[in-house]
Amino acid sequence: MRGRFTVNLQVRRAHHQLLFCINMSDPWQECMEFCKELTKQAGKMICEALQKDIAVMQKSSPVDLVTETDQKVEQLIISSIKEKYPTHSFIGEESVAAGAPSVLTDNPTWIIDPVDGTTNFVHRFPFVSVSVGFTVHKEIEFGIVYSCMEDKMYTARRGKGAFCNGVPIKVSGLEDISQSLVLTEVGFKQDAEHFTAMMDNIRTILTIPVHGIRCPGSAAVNMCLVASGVADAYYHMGIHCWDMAGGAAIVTEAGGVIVDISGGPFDLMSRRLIVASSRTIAERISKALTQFPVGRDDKDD
Ligand code: LIP
Repeated sequence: MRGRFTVNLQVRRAHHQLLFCINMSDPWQECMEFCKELTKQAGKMICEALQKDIAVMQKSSPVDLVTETDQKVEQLIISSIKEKYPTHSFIGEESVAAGAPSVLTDNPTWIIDPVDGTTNFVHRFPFVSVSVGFTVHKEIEFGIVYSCMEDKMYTARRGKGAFCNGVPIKVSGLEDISQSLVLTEVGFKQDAEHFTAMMDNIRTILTIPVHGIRCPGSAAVNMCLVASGVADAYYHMGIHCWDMAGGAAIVTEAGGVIVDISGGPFDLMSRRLIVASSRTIAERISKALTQFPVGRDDKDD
């Protein structure tokens, strides 16, 4: 009996030492595991809310929607993380809408979109996700996108690959844009200047030509669709850091290319994004697009 107790104790000590070693070599892995649980819980909340009446409110324009679920899910995520990691920082879509600052610092920072694809959620259109990206020294360490109506959990830890429900995913690797399926989003700006530029860009891409253009309605899911190889590119002017922080890790770890609309380095706070299956396609799209001003997430315009 005493012998068995000693063995159990040794096994438990060895297990603790192993966890300690993992945490020492990768201090953010524990945060990622915590985040997976939390996004799953948040996704459950969203799916339950879909079974009830949804009260819709407006934000910046009549087509920029928000619901009580967006706010409740963000509260759940932020309060749970605060309790476990009290020194960490946050940028959350709904907190920023309520006046919180949107500035990326060197501190470990959780960038959260509680319901990415709110319009889809309101219409029960099946691409609705919880998106969380985690940065340290402004570098993305991991990303989680949980497409809850599809029950697909996309995950990526820097340097360790990208996964959907635990199965590795890869971009298509396509180089020939004429064979590509391209994703974009039309956004919420309804003024004539933005509208014309956005429509002109869609026409320009279609006439390259490409196989087609799609607007699925959740930026984070779009990035995961490119990461999974079922779409070959995604561009978006006017996207926010909370829409792209989780997906950026996933697309990069799946072997994708992620750049600014100009073709230059990706900047999380720039509100401009191209992701693609190859550099050739990213550059081709960048050259084709007419840029229009969208401001930055870390500056008031
Ligand atoms: C939305 C995106 C959508 C895009 C909108 C908006 P929200 O996020 O996911 O693809 O068209 O501009 O950014 O507001 O539903 O979290």
